[in-house]
Amino acid sequence: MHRNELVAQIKKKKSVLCVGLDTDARKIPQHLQNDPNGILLFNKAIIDATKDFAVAYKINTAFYEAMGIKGWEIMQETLAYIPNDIFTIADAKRGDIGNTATQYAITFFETYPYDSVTVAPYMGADSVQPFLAFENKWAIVLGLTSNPGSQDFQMLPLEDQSYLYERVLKTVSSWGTIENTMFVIGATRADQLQNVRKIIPNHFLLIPGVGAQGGDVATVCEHALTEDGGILINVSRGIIYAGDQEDFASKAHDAAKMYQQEMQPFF
Ligand code: NUP
Repeated sequence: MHRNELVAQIKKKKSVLCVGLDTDARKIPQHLQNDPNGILLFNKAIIDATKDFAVAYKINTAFYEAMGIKGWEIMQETLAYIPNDIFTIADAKRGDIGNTATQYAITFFETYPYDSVTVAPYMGADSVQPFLAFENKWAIVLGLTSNPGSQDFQMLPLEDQSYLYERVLKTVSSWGTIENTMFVIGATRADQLQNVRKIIPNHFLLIPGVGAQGGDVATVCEHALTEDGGILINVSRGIIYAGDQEDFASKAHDAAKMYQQEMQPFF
């Protein structure tokens, strides 16, 4: 998807909501656990219930890979069900030597036609650049993640007193453009968001960590929103498991609407 199409969706819906389809077979409502197509039916119902508020869907591949071949099929059918004008993210956190990275890019841009894939930058330029060689496809590179372990390496001070994650933002942003590179910044690291915007004022940020991990929509919007929107705020468990009964889809609808309403005043 071209950047302009994503920005148009954001402006039309007055939303930067990304719904995370982290579907766990043991967490879906009981009546669907007894159905062999339960996970796909669950995902389709969530998409139908949230698509008026969502500008992106993020499929965390771990939840599907864990099921083996069946999981990959469910993932493919889920991806195909997402409306074409909504941005799609394979949250797969890939990265490897160049020729292998190219295979990962083919997997998530062609075999499974996602708009974007999350990429770990630890192996450097030749591991990220293959993801930047596909027109209208995006690498979403881990910057400052939402988990406690982000302290271990990402917040290490370098010789010039900047943090390692800041160097990652500076360096990786020079490999691509604002039309093919985004960065993951955790909502739980809102204290760093203004700083992030000083380094990369115009890049899109994927911001997970709202809801179950404790991050807050208003704080994130205040510090990171740009003229173009410029952020995608992901909520997974806070939407897809808002209800655990037969009315789970209407509960997900209400949760997605609530998040969109928190975003609306910033437009
Ligand atoms: O820094 C990150 N934090 C994070 O939670 C980078 C991510 N990709 N994620 C993912 O976002 C995580 O793997 C999960 O798919 C989603 C957050 O889910 P939830 O806390 O909203 O349920």
